[in-house]
Amino acid sequence: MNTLGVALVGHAFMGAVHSQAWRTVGRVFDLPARPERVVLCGRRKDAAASAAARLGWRECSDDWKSVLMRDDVHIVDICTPGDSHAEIAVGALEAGKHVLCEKPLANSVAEAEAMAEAADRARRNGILAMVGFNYRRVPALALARSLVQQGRLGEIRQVRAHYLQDWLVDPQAPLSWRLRAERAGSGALGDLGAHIVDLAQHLVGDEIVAVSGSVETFVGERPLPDEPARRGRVTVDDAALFTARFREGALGTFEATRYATGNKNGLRIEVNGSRGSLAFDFESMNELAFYDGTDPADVAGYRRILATEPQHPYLEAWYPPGHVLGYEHTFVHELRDFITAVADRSTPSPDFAAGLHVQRVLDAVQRSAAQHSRWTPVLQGER
Ligand code: SOE
Repeated sequence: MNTLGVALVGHAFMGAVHSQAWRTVGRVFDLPARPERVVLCGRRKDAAASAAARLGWRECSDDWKSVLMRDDVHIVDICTPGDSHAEIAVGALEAGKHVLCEKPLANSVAEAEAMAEAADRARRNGILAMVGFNYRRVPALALARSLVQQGRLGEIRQVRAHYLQDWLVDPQAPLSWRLRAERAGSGALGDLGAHIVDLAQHLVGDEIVAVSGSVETFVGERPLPDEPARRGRVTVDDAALFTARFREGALGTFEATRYATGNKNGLRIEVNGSRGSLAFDFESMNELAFYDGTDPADVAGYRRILATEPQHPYLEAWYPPGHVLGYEHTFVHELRDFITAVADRSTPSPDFAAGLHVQRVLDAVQRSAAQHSRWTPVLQGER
């Protein structure tokens, strides 16, 4: 079996989650190639060294550029803040490495375009790139997509998607990199909104073409992380709301916020079609609610499907029914699909073109918000 050497760049929250998934994926799924955790990269050698030891990587490095020159590295997994995604991804693709990049793809449309172009060029040489929208790989949501594809919902008319967190409710929470536009691009919009835009488009199999949005920053200054006595300016949105039109005529409402007191990771989505509806809440991520409008009226109602049967997506490899999965399993599924695509030389999904479209939607929301919520096309000329 071929070996795929992996270099991971970044070792904070996402780096730890990805490390766990790289460790697990080959133990659970039958893979066409064997991933090897070759090297973990970070900005500081000492921090990278202790992370590599803790997270199970053979080596560490403080120089991702030199890692791209190595023959034993075939995949570069990018788990850094958004301001370095473009440089690392384009460099890796040009060096002939397959790339998995955390979401959102970039901090701007221009960067995302450069990344999508680099991925296009690399694709011609059999080098592949994928964006890490992990929620696509929640089994209940993969099932939801397949129900839509089978026509069980009929014609899709409305999508309602919320991503609700509350970790900024305290005005004394520090000014982390996620609150600085030069590092994160945007706030709740890019961090959380990107997920629900990708998920909504993926579930209904259609693209958003126009939006009308508002963004707000509720707490304008926060304590600096290393010097809590001083405060710095928050330069991203705390919350973003928008309505959207899909190409085929469906309407969507979206909400992304870090101020929804009491909601920890409330990614909720409901899809309504002419024959039925679906509803999902990540805080009960093993369940999908399905309303089949063709049921007789006296027994019709939302039914709760526990998506843990071996027939459900990804479940064939896991535990007996009812032994529920969690957040980190979605990343294991993501890696299974990515490794399979790399081994088959087939385009992984979502590719960088899909990531670019999400970036354009986010950008259109910001442009709309800057013009008093005016309806704004995602691409010039569309409405
Ligand atoms: C932080 O808000 C965060 O970790 C996001 O960056 C992730 O993408 C999301 O899945 C959970 O919340």
